[in-house]
Amino acid sequence: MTVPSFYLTTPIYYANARPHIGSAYTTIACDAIARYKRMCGYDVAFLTGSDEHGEKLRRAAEEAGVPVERFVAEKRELFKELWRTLGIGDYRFVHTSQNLDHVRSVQWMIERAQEAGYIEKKKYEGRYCIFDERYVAEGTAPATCDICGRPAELVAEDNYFFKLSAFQDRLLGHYRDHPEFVQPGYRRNEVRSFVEAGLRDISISRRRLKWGIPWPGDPEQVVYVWYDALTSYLTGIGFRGAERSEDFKKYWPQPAGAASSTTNPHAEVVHMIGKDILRFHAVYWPAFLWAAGLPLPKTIFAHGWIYYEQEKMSKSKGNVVYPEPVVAAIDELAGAKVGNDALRYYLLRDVVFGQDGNFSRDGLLTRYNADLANGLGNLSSRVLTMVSNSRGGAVPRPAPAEAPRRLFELSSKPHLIAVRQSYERFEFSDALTTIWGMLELVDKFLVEEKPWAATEAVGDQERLDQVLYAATESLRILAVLSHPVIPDATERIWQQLGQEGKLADQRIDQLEWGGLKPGTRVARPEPVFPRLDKKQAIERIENMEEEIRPPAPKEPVMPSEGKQPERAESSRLEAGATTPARISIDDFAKVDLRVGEVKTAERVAGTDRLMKLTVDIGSEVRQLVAGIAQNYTPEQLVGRKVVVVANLEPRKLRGVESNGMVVAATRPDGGPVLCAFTEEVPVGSRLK
Ligand code: ME8
Repeated sequence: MTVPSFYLTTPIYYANARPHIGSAYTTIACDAIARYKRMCGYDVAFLTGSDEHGEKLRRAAEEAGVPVERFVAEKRELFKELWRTLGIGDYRFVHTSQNLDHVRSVQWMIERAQEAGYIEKKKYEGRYCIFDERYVAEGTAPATCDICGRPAELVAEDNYFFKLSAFQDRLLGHYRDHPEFVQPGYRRNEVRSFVEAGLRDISISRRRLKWGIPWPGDPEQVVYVWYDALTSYLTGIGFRGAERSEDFKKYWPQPAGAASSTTNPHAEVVHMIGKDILRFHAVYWPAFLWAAGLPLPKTIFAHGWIYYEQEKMSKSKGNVVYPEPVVAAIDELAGAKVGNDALRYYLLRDVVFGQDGNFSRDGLLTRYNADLANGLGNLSSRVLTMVSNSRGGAVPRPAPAEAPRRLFELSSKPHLIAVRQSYERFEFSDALTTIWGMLELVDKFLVEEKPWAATEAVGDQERLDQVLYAATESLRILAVLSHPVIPDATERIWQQLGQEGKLADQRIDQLEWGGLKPGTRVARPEPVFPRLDKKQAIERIENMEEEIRPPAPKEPVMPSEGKQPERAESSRLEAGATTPARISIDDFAKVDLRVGEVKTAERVAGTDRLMKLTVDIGSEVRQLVAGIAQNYTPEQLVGRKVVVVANLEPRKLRGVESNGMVVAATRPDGGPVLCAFTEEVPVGSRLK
């Protein structure tokens, strides 16, 4: 019997910056799905990767003063490192630059589409958004990108065009006949309306750009970055154009008539993406595949957007959340590896998958304490303690009777089916709500049965056997069901339950009441999820966030002020980078540098680095925030003369407004040294 295959992809992420909670969200969700599918007996290929071509990346590398090849290779490693931190299991990684296999895939796709008459060369005159790597349709919003709102650049060049319009009817027919193709349903409606409004042919090459895949037979042009990126879904499982690996034949549906011993007629392919890139996946990608004569994936699933404290995360606002400090701080305070489970559980439980959601440290810690520490962790230690204390650590053999039957009914078929159905539909929040509902029933059952009050009487002891068996078996079932979402802790519960092998190898689809063998020896319980002090944990996360924020840039300015993470991060890569370009005296005159005197100084709560200052700059007293708290005490600062950039745009750091910037030099270790005067100088004097 052939094992059914399941191929799941995340988007391949732009290798232009450190990955944040948004990239982590898609990858975590996919990891949970991959684990679930493996537990259902599927042969799963799980692909993630990095998107490394395009003008946006080339410019980012240039700004960082690093060769683009090195720039993307370094970013690529940051993604892999994060996947290690998040315990992302058994995945394949595809990268698009410096990858000859991928060049072959992309060029083959282009050549097939050309042969089939779907590509023509013509003049393109219009606007291009380098941020979203897309041509902006005239007429909609002439000078700005209708996705990101940024100004689009005017380009005029001979380009290769893809006849997207030729696929309009076929796309609409596909959405109609295959409702599973775009999910959730409300996203399908959006896509359908977009296609119904009419499709324009799209330019799929760029002239003169070097950082991309050369157009086959026309070295003056490179392939449009989205054509390149989407094709990585094929490269990632061994597609090489004409030459195809057995893996490709197994995981991708094959054209009718393609005979191979490994061809799997039921190959199921799911592309998981954020809603921002739905159009590329649900409109362009099927057309590119059809043009090359290849079958389509089964489903494009677009999930929603994660906001931070109800705000859109953006590098310019400085409110981008990174997963590493969250995981590290929780691990540290709990003294156990639980941060990863905490983050995964919180994101998949609190956010209804498909819809937009919110990330807050407070919400995360509330969930952790309520559902993981007081919920699953507490149940697990209660049950194992009772088995250890009352039955010497051996799971009792229950006589058939009423007590476990009640629990059996509660934690059996309908619940198990409901959980599996939710996972099948990627409704993680529903799956977890059902599982935690079962957990509450077990808690309630124990409260009602009061096994701790059992006497030595034979009847009581028999009943105790039944209750302990039922509770331990329920714990086993809960561990299996929640494993795809919280893999680390459930694996520990599995070991504590004295079960053989790895929990990951269990079949969730064959899970039934009664699988726990009487006589199994359980371990003495160790806390799975130690309770955390919420305030302390939030502070620790914030401190660690400060630590991973990139160190001081080379310019003589304060490390944290006015620096957006992306800029600061770039400068970290700039080891030995070039000095900034020369500017005219007029440029310099635009900077309003003034002598100020520090009136008050206090640390910003919850951070190691930030100091809030009020500074008299002659014309007024300003509030500033400076990243100097590790090097100066408030006492050293008050009364001191400093140099202030007085005409910087105000911005908030940790919610505290900073209206200007204090100037400092940066020592080799990254520490700041405040600029000072050796002679008397009046407050408010201008520097020039
Ligand atoms: O678009 N909330 O790469 P990208 C939820 N290279 N998900 C988020 C998110 C947020 N705040 N921010 C990012 C690209 N994501 C292309 C893809 S695929 C052939 C090429 C997730 O680095 C979400 O999955 O901008 C989104 O689609 C993806 O990151 C975009 O990643």
